[in-house]
Amino acid sequence: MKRLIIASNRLPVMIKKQGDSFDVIPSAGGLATGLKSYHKENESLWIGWPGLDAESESEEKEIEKLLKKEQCKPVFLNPDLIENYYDGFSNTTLWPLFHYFTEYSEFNPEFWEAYKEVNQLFAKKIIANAKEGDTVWVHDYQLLLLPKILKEKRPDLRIGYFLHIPFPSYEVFRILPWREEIIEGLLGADLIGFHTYDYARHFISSVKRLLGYDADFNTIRVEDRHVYIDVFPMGIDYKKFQDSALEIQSKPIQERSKEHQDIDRFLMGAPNRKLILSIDRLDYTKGIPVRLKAFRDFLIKYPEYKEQVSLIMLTVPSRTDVEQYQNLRSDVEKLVGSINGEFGSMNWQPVIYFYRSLPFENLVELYSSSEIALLTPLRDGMNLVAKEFIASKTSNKGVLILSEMAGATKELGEAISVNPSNVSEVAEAIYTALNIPQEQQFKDISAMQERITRYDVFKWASDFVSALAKTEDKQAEYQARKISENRKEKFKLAYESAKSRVLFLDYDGTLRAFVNNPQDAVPDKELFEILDALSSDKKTELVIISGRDKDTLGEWFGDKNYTLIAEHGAWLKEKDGEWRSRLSHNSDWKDNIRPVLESYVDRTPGSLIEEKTHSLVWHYRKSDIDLGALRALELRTDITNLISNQDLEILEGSKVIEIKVTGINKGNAALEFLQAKNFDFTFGIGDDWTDEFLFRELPENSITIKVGTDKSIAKYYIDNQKQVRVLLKSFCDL
Ligand code: GDG
Repeated sequence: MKRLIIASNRLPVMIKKQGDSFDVIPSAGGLATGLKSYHKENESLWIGWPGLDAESESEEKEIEKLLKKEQCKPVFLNPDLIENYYDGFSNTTLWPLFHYFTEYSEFNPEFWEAYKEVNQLFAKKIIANAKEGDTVWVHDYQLLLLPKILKEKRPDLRIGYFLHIPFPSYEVFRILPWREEIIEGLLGADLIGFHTYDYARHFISSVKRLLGYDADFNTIRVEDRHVYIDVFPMGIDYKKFQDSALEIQSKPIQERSKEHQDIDRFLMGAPNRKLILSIDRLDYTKGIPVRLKAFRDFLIKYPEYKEQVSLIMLTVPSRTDVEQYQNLRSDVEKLVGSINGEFGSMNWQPVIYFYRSLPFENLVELYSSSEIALLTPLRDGMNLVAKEFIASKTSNKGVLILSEMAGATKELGEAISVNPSNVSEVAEAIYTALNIPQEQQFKDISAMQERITRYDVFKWASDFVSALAKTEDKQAEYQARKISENRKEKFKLAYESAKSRVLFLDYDGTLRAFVNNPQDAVPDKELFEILDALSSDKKTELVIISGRDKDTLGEWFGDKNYTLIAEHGAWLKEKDGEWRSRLSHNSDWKDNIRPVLESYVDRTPGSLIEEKTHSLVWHYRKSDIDLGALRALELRTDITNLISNQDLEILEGSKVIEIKVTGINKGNAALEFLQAKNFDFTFGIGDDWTDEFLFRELPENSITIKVGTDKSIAKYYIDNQKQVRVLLKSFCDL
């Protein structure tokens, strides 16, 4: 049976050494808390760092044994690796950059080397444990390179990846010196998931701009595969929070925990006292100092709330070795001290501050006793605390103030949404929250509860896993038509046994890779060797069939033993013959169209016009990818209106729009060439949609091959232009 392997930096449990023995304790943090319930209920295997390095082989064995009971396998990382891969590249390079704190991001090659090494170590461990066809689900920014390593070494594995933090806009991501490697690493996955559509959009934009791959909606077409991108907003174990909140509230006061009794006493100290709750890891992305400043602003503007409202702030220690975190802690504590000093009294502490982690029950006590949650991260992938607060509001009383920079804001539309950097807006939001009528609170909380119950962590995980499984079906059709080694052999045998053969070969993107300037794509030595070897066989007719103008094709191949078809079939030159037009010459129409194209060149930097005998072409390969696509759409509409009564048509190729005289295409040109000739091996290959005409017209028994992964009526697919050369070489034993 196929099994799920989860891979993340941390395991859902950590191993701690106590004297000579080891303790297994649950890990904190969003990912571990969220996914471990799913992990327990499904027979998955979790691979990750156990939180310490074993000092001997026997310790390793002991730790492995303990982890086995938790369905976990350890990847041991020595302190040096942890320093450079985890504290370094993960938390000092990627974390700040992906949260838009570019000035905190350090680019240290030593960090990068360690990061690559650890991703390899994870791959090794997974490969050692994965059976044929298993599914691997990789998590978070510590393992961005892992999908590609796995895909290369084990193409049988179905690989999913989920990013728990934001994916930044291209303008920020492009700063990273290793940006291409990171994107390529991720594209090894079959499915890549994000919390929000914005993160997915940013990722797709970076892929297009950095690697030039095309994307249709949520599908990225890499050379030999499709990679699917989708949005899966992570949920929480809703029932666990709700049940626990119900249980806590049903307890008589004297049976409650000491912490809970303290809270109760505080609330009972005055009739309308209310608690505002704030919980986060102590991290600069969470906006804790601005939140404190906003609370101070609120107390200044609304002094009537003195003694009535306290902010209970739980900051959980995090990355304590890093300087920025130490500075942040001291800033936060100074602020807390100054607010308490300025406004506090004998009976009232405005900010009740904890710097520690609390057991789960205490956490739920805080959720259920606080009327308002004030969560104002400057950036946050999701923010599970917001959902946990809502789930714990069993009486449906409560108000959530949530930063518009948290992923959770997309699902929690009834919350009071704030710009976390706007101190006075946050202060006003606190006032508004304190004054929302109960009926409104009830309505808002119920609506949010309904949404987060439906999409809880189990639904989130099973949705992701089933979407991942579906990528297999989607890719199956393409895979079935992809040329295998076995099929290549069959083509070769058919080629060898044929008495007369014809090969129709498209040029750009098929025989030669695309370059920014079309005139630079001159044929290279290797290509001539292949084409000459093929055409030197008397039994073979070689036809270059291209959209290129006849002068360029003539210049490159005019003295060769090949037939040339130029301008998508407008011109034909048999070997040793002269160019012959397949259309009458009338170029008057160009005078109307050219100025339109020129206006597009002016407004689209990098684009250019090419003029052919029977067509005008607008190229935008060198332009900004999105602007080019937008202008292409506009141009199409403009030209469609202009040519409505003329015998002209629009052809859209790969980053080109061509306006040409109707009635000619590669298909009818090939048919004309085939007339009165008899071939028992007919072969056609091409990469863009103008080649579809050729595939359609070639006789039934022809071999037709599409280069790339776009939809096609060709019988077969081949990965890329390099593979085309390998195939053609096999025909002529080069
Ligand atoms: C990353 C992304 C994304 C907190 N304090 C205590 C405690 N917690 C638990 C909470 C919650 C989790 O930790 C924190 O989750 P967040 O989502 O708020 O934040 P990150 O740790 O930064 O997580 C984040 C998440 O991944 C999931 O994709 O939402 O954006 O940064 O579950 O309850 N738990 C206990 N005691 C505490 O003191 N027991």
